[in-house]
Amino acid sequence: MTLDLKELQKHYQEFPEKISLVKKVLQRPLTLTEKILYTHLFDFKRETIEQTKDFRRGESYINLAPDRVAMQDATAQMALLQFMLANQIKTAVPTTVHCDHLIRAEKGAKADLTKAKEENEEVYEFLAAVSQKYQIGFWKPGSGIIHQVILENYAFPGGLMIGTDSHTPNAGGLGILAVGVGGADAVDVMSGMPWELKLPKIIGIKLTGKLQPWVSAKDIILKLAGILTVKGGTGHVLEYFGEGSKNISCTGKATICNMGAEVGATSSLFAYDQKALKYLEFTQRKEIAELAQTIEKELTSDQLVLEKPENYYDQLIELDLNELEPQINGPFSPDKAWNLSEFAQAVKQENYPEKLTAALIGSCTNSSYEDIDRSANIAKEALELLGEDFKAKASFMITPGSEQIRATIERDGQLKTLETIGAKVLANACGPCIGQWKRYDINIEENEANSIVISFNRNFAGRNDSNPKTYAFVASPEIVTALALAGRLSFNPLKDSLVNQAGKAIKLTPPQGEELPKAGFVTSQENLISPQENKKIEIKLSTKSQRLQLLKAFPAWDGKDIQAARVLIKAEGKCTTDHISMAGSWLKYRGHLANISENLLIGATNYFNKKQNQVKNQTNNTYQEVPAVAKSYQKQGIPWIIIGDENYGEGSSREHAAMEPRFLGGVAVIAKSIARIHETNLKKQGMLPLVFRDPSDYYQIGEDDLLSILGLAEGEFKPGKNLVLKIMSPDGQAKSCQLVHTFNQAQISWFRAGSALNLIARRRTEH
Ligand code: MIC
Ligand code: SF4
Repeated sequence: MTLDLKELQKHYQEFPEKISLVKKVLQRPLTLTEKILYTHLFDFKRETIEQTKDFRRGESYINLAPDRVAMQDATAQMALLQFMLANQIKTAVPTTVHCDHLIRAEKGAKADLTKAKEENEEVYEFLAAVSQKYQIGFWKPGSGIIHQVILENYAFPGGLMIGTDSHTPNAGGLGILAVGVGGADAVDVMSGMPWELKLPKIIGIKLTGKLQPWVSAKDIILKLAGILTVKGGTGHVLEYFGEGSKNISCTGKATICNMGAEVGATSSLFAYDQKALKYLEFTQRKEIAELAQTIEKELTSDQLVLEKPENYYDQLIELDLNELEPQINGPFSPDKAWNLSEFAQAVKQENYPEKLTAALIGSCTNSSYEDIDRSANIAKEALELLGEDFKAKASFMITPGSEQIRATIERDGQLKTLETIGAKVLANACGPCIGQWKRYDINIEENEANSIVISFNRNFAGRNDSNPKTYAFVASPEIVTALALAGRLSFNPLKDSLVNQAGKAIKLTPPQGEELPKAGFVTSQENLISPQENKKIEIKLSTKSQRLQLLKAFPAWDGKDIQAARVLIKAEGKCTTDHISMAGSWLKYRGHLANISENLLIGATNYFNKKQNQVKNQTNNTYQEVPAVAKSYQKQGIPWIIIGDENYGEGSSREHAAMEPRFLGGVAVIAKSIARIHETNLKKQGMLPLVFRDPSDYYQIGEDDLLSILGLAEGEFKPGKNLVLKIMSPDGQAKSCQLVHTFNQAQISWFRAGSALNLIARRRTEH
């Protein structure tokens, strides 16, 4: 077992004692989310709890002490480069690094992994060395995707953890409150400082009924994404309860929690139950199961909350699973939900390319034993009834979430079945989910329109193969498998037949699958370098390296209002972190701020000319690429601002999307609304994330305008006090509008210091 049992014993012993104090002070029953948050107050004592009485959900900030930190390779590089500046001897809480994002999918698991090790040698060596220096657990490439490895090894009911990846809440399937953050937040926790979180609102999601044939856990969150939309969960924890959740496997719950990120939720959470117990036992954590069992009733919301949820949740959604149909969401946004029964019609009406070029299952979202078993059983039936030479009509790929899963499905035969039907097994890594997919079957350069279906979580334009004309749809692994066999987007396995070359037609029966392997998981720890004392390691980076670059502190604020700034870009429509700082081939520069800054906003659409990566350089009146214009302003000492649309910066936790504009001289982002993780990332790096009080002011901003942000200087910048935007148009006309910010006092000090890290570093030298 990779967890420290003594620590856990203490945790489970203190948990009920702490809860009883909290209830005594607050005089009310608690939701599970509150129980976990309160028991993890950084300064747990009566007075601190008393203070929270005046706190407002969605507004006040609380200081917490998470139990663990997890980082994946693409974000860990920047997080650890920052951590190195914090002058620590070791991490203050147990921490792990996982090598998963940098492995490209091309030929298949073995060849791709070998190539990744060669290509990324320098980065892997750096991550391994820093991990050993600071006593961080290091999971080597090939071990699996961060969230699956966390679920299998580290998650525990009633805990609190953070991870530098937006899908960290995946672990909520096992009853731990897990939150996705930027690297700078991880640095705080690893340095032993409090982790600050805006006290979340809580949406109660009551599940009733039972999942019907062909319907799976994935469909619950796909349906909810349609209801809540990509920003409906912002600032909220989604807390699931009700009879309906009892029949959902632990890994099914993890899938639901994983995709809460797609509605912007801070986290998602299920109570500890018998499914969690079983999962803990199957993953060699019987001792934890026993401990959790002793405080079972504390690992769920209080009875009064469950009886009258409308009194305790900020919002309540009821979902009757008996009525739920399989869903298929897309294209280009994970909240565009269709009932499968209506989808064939939609394909025609919306003119989606009917032929399916590829179908992909797995990823951190959907690669449990149950998922793969169900998918394999569909394939098995097709092979039995349509002949051993029957093949999937679309190219079919599987990314196992971990080596544990891969080895187990190899032993139990599911892999063989899937391969027989034509599937290719990719490395245990993110691969095609994050644009690390080299495909040759379509013409990417010419943006060939085509459809794919994935059981992953995100489907923003260009995400999988960098082709903005790839229509990606998200569905459950079993629906993806059925569609792969049929090779067309409009196939509905509930009513259509599969036909083989000889013309034989069959209807697939609803898939069944084992939740957990009867013979147990095939386990191995050979991919893990456990943390151990080793202070002698010296980290050296070559100044010539194209992959890694030491960071320099950003300059402190000059104490003045921002005057006469330029509009770098007014982004129109969806502007996710994928648009701000692309992944795919750019992932290789995640440890080199200067190099990765060359991708700043190249995927965003310019409101004024509707083009990507073409913005006006006001100093020479020509249209140039976004990073070039940013650099040109920076050279001339001209501050610049990004104007954003709704939910600017949704998606990933990558803080590069905040560091790049800061690095190239940007000062603020002003948008109709900003996604949670990105907003914090911007603050941490010394930028100003601001929101138009009246969203229609977005339309007031002209391409040639000069912008000033007033209300910062002379001690005017205060929590809760709006700033003013002065807009000067070239004809000399001036307008102004109100800007709302969410900075608290501590965050204002980050801004003053130039970044949160500057403040940590300064405090450390002062002491
Ligand atoms: C993603 O799914 O978008 C990623 C890639 O895992 C990101 C992290 C990153 O950009 O490195 C995330 O979800 O936070
Ligand atoms: Fe990796 Fe995709 Fe999961 Fe992100 S969503 S962690 S890229 S598998």
